[in-house]
Amino acid sequence: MMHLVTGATGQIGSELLPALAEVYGADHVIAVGHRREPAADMPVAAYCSLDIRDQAALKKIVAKHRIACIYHLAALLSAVAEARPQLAWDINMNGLFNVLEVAREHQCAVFFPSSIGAFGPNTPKIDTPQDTLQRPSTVYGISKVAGELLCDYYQRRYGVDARGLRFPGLISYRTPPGGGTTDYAVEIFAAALQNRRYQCFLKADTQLDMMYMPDAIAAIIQLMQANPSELQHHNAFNITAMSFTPEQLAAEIRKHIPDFNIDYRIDPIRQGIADSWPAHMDDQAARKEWGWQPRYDLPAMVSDMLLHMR
Ligand code: AKB
Repeated sequence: MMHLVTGATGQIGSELLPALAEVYGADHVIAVGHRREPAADMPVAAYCSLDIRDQAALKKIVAKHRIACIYHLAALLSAVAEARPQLAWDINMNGLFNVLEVAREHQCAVFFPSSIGAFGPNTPKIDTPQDTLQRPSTVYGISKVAGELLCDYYQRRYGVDARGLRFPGLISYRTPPGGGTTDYAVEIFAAALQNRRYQCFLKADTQLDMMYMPDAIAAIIQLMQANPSELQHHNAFNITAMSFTPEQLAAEIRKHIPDFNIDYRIDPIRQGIADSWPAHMDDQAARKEWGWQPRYDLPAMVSDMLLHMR
């Protein structure tokens, strides 16, 4: 069974590739990227350069490599999408539409990463339910809600096995995220180690859901391997591992680097986005339907990040 990853050189893709190679064998993994190529030692059968908006080119790759499962990670993140809304719509929506169309024709399963960005200012902020009001106020969020609905539509109408997760902010040390509202929780580690100080673009008390990358990668693989008869939702599962503010993250880092200092210079765009997102999602549906269980909480994540970044 062949697996294809779009956005393969991005923050999630660069860690999903080796994980898939370990589970299914490197000769069963095809990487698709746009601007950058994966590292030379990345364990994949082939790398294909592709603009995800080019449906014909995607179709050729899927047919040539007999792809059975597409992990569609190519997308613009929230802050960069607010700066370039037309481009974000084009890449996030047309990219997903192309993937689903090709999946329909070639009977592929699809993984689609949604986000806490799919919620909006009117969504309940604490214990955000799996099924609730979703009226996001960002173009990123609108593209994620539309993406969730489109995945459900292709599943119902054409039987495409489209599954997905609503990711919180993802924290990792291999590849930087680039253009997200939760990026502070990644940047802070390099700044703490190099300069002993970090200037945060979100307010000290902005509480958001977060997750360490090893948990996110395990969740993708576990969801795609789940028995379909156990799934009531298929798509857009809330999942979270921890929920904290910049102040709480800084306090945890200070346990390892006592002279670390954080100060704040608020970016109104990213603060506005963060204020429209939930503080803590309820992920019981994922736990019940396919056994979601994170391994890393805040202290474990901070220790591991600093260990690897040092
Ligand atoms: C972002 O900040 O845009 C992403 C996300 C939470 O979807 N990390």
